[in-house]
Amino acid sequence: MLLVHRLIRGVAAAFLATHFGAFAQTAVAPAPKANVVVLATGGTIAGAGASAANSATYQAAKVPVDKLIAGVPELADIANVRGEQVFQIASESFTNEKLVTLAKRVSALAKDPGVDGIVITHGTDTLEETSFFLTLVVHTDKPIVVVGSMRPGTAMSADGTLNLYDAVAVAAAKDSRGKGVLIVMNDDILSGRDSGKRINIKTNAFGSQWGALGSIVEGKTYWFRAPVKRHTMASEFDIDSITTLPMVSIVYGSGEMGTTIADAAGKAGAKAIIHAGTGNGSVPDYEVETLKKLRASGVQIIRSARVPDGFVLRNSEQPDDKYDWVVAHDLNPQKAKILAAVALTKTSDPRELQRIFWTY
Ligand code: DAS
Repeated sequence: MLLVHRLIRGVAAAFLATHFGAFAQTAVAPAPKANVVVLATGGTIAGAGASAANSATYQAAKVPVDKLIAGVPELADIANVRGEQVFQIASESFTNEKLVTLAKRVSALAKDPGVDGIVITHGTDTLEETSFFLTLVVHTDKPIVVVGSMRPGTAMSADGTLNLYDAVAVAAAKDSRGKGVLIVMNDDILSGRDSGKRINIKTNAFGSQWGALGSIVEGKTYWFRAPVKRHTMASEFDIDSITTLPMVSIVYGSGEMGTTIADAAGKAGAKAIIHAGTGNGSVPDYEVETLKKLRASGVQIIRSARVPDGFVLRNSEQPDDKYDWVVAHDLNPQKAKILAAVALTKTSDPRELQRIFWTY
């Protein structure tokens, strides 16, 4: 019996030494770090205030990209990061021309096999327009992450450094691929399509009525939902075939809104007017006549709503079929303006425009 026991122990020891011994000798090499490019455009994340108490009074677009990256040395632990200064502006000053320039640079970098992910540091004011534009026109499944901050780096409890760290972590994560352009703010991973700035002075400023896609915590992504609208690789629009964007104007609905703004937009050459209507995209009776005339002159009329959540129903408040108008679905006026401008680079058929608003 003792002999059998010794025999079994001997065989077991030999087996363990063979397998675990081999395992111990070949330590697993760490996975290579992702190559992430940070494209800086300005904003509060590059802002500076006079004192640490200035969390809301400061100058945006002051700190250059290399200083932003140097300000978060922990980035080197999670990715190989390099920066490019594309613009240095407050984002309320973004123009269509700047949008196209930025998107072309993003597209070129996305084609580079040496680039695994792209982060865009951006002012928060129009961050939502840029992120939607990029998700419509950049053909890549590589992570593209737009990030900003609500406080300058000089302020107490500044949010920019962690937001930048989180954005690079999301851009470096393989499971961020194929989800469209993302917004990372305040530990949330948001869809670039339907997320935006909902509060104008707090660090939890960004959100979507449809919720976040996930969270980023200590450099790790946690996903809970995925986009269902077409984007990036599945988009019929491509920045490589866009050089300029047509003029689209937003007319803000209110009581006693008058018709001068819509008329002026038409005279100024707007190819589409986004009517940011009250309620479910309502239009005052006196405005209907003005918009019908503008439609007859070739201007597209797109009904959005000034109400932040919900979505505009076709043929509800207005007979859109009869007037040959389009509804913006769940897109707020500023997002509808971006989609209208992109769509008009391809078609001016209202039925096609409506399909596009249902699809993206
Ligand atoms: N003016 C704002 C902008 O650049 C500052 C900011 O919030 O980023 O969008």
